[in-house]
Amino acid sequence: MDPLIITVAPVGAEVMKENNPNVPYTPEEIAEECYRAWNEGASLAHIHARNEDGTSTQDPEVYARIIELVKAKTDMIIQVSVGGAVGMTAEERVRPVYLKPEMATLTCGTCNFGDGIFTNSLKDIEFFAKAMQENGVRPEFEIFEAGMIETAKRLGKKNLVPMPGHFDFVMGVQGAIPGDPSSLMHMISLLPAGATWTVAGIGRHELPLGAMAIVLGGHVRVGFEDNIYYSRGVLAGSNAELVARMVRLADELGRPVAKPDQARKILGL
Ligand code: KMH
Ligand code: ZN
Repeated sequence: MDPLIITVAPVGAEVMKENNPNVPYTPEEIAEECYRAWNEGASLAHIHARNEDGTSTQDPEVYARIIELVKAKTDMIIQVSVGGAVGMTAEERVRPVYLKPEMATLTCGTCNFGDGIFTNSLKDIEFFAKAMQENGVRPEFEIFEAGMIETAKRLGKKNLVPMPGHFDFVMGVQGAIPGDPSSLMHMISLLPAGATWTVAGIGRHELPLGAMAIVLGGHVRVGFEDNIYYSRGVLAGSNAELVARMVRLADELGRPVAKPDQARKILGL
């Protein structure tokens, strides 16, 4: 089994300091969370950017500052979000791709997302895929529903993305696939041969799905974007705490944890 790639998602587009005061907003805060997570064993940083007031932004200048700071202190793989926040236009969402990071997210369909709708028309998905292709950016397929895997495969057939590819199953978003073990097994069964996968369990699903990924040969994502709690009712003090727990679990289960360069090899970067 390959070593375990741990992705840290230190802040998404939704969670706020009101939800957990340790949620980072500024580039300095986000980079510090990445650094601490890297120290514990995270090899890939899934990046969203925030304005000073905490609202979500796809401003490439803010992304560039975060990337500069993370690269100054770590050798993590940088993956920018093209999901952005619900309601953003495709033109707004794609902007960080032009910074040519190693990776970017490519959501392969539309789903309900809490009270909102996370819209990803085929036209927009292909627009994002082409932007990634033109800028040498490797997509990670964001899979919120099983049918999105088929769309990713179709993009491969059209030569818009490299196949077999790397998939991230985001499980437990309200309105999309639930975070239960049988749903994870079903999604794995739909993958193209040779694909790699990560699971990002939302909220209380983060820990059990992460444990499944460790034993099944997948990879794991943790962090405040997905989960602000360490345990029921107890807020996590940092993203690093969530990473450290996965490292301990992996250690107990006999799965080595990948350094960033090992992660690059596994992902074919
Ligand atoms: N904020 C969500 C609507 C991604 O980063 O690509 C989408 C998201 C996915 O976070
Ligand atoms: Zn994200």
